[in-house]
Amino acid sequence: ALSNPKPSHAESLNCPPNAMPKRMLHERSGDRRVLVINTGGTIGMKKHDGGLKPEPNAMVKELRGMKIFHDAEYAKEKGYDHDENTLSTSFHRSYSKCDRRVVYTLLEYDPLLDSSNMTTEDWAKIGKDIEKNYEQYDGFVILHGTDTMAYTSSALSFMCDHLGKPVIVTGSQVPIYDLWNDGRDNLLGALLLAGLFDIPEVCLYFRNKLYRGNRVTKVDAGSFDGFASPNLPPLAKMDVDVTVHWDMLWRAETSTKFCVSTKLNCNVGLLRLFPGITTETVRSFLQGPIVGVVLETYGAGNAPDNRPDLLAALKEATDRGVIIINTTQCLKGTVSKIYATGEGLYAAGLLSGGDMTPEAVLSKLSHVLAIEGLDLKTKKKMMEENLRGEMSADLGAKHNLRDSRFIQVITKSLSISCKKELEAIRDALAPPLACAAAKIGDVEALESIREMGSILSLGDYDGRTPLHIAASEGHLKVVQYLLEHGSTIHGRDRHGDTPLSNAVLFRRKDIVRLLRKAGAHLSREQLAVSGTELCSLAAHGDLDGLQIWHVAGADLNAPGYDGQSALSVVSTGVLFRFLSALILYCMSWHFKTVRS
Ligand code: ASN
Repeated sequence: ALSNPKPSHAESLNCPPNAMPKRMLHERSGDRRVLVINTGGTIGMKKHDGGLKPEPNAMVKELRGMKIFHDAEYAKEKGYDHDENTLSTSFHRSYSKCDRRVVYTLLEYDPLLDSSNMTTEDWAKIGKDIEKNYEQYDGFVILHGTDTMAYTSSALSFMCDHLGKPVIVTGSQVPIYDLWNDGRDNLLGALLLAGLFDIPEVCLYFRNKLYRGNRVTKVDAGSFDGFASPNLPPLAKMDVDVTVHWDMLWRAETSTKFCVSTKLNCNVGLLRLFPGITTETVRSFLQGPIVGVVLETYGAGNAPDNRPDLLAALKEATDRGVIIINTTQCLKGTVSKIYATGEGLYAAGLLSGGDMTPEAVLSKLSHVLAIEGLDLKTKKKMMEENLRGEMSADLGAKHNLRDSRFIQVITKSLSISCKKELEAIRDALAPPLACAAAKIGDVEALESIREMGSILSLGDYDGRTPLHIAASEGHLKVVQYLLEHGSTIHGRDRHGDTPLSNAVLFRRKDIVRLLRKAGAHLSREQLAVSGTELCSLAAHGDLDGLQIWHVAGADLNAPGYDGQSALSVVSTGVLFRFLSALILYCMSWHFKTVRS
C-alpha cells in the first residue's frame, strides 16, 4: 500500500499534512471477500447405492479444478493459497461494471445434510457462523438443499437483525459434479452478487434471479427454475447485465449493530383446510404445546361459515393464547376480508397473514414467539407488522412523485407528463442531489429527496454515497439521519473507502463512534496495515490520531512493518514520548473497560 503511486484520497482532497493515514486507509487490493457455508444439498451430492447423498470434502477440490471458480496464479501471487479452502475468481468488467475479484472461503459443515434433514438447530448454526464471521467478509453464500431452502431463507431473514451485508442462499437441482447441471451457474451468480453488490438482505438466488428470501417457495422439483416469488418480483436479474432493483431492497433502518437471534419456538405448525376436515382433527392439532399456527385457508382467506363447531375449536385455541394466522392456499395473492366466509375466522381471533408465504409465516411465528419479555398483544402486533419485507406494504402510503415541488418544476420546464420519464429523471438526479445535501449537512433536503421515493444509499460516479460524504464532512446529524433511513454502512467507493474509513481519515471522532455503534468496521486489509500507520502516529506523538484509530477498532498492539507496535514505539522514545505512552495506556484501558 505504501508504494501505491495513485494519489490518496486525502491528498486529492487537499488534506492538511498532519491529517491522517492517507494511503493506509485504502484497500491493499480491491478484492471482495465472501464466506461460502456449505450445508449440503444436491449441489454437492454424488450417487450412492441408496440414491443421491452429500459427498464430504469434495466441493473444494472440484472448484479448485475449474478456472471460473479458481484462479490459481492469482491466488499464489496474492498469497491467498496458504489456505486450501480459500479460492479466488474474477468477474469480467462488462458484467460487474467493475473489474473485481471475489476471494471466497469455503466452510463445509460436518455432516453435510440433505435439506430434508434440516432442523431449527441447523438454522441457528448458520446464523451463528454468519455472526461470527460478519466483519471478516463482504457477503455470505449459503449452499443448501432446495427442498427446505425457502424455510431456511425465511428463517434467516427474521433471525438476522440490523443486517447490512448480503446473505445469499443457493443450491441446485443437479449436482455440480454432473456435466449438465445448474449448480455452477447458481454458485457463480451468488458469489458475484454477494461479493460485489451492497444488497443488505437475506436472499435466495436461483436460475439467474435473486429473490427476497422470505418471499420464495419451491414450485418445481424437476426444473432448473425451481423457485418462485409469487407476490414480489425478483430483486435482481442476471442476464447479459446484472440488473438490481435498488428501490425494491429492504433496508434495516437502524443505528444498531448486526446481531443474530437464534432462539426459535418449535411449537408452531401448518394446518391446511380441506373440505370435510373434522373438528376433532383441528381440535387435536391445536392442543398444547402448540402456540402458533399457520392456517392455510381457501382463496382470499375463506373457511366454511356453516361449521360453528370448527370455528368454535379455533376460538377455543385463540382464547388460550394460541396465535393463528390466516394465509391462503393459493400460490399467489393475499387474504382479504371480502367474503362472508372469511368473517368467522377473524371473529374466532385469527390474524391476517396478508400475502406472506406459509414458509415466511411459520418462521416468523417461530421467531416472534421465542422473543423473551413480550406480552401476547405485542407478539400479535409484530405478526401483523412488516418486519423484513415479508409482506406487501400498504400502497396507499407510497409517496406521490408529482407532489414534489422539485419534480413539478422539472416537469414543467421539460414538458414531461409520463410517469416513467419522471421516475427516470428522479433516479438520475437523486444521488448527486443527496450527496450535495449531505455535503452541506442539510437534513431537510435529504428528507425531501426521500419523499420523492428516492433511496439515499446510491452513490455518485465515484460510488460515494451521502453517508461517505456526511462522514467526511463531520455532519453528525446527517449521519444519524442516514443510518435511520436505511443507508448502507458498508458501502465502498471507487477507492475502496467506507464511511468509517472516511471518518477516520478526516478525524471525525464522534462520527467514528456513531458508525462503530451501528456496526461499521475497518476491513481486514485496513486492519492488516494499521500497525505501521499506528507506529508512525506514535512516533510523532499524535495521540489524537491514535485515539481515532483505536475508536475505529484498530489494535494499538498490532505490529508495524518492523514488528514493533504503536505502544512500544511510544515507550522507547524520549521522556515526552514516555509520558505519552502512559497516557496512551490509560486511554486504552479506559476504552477497554467502556467496551466490556
Ligand atoms: N433433496 C435435496 C435437498 O433438499 C434436493 C435438492 O437440493 N435439489 O437437499
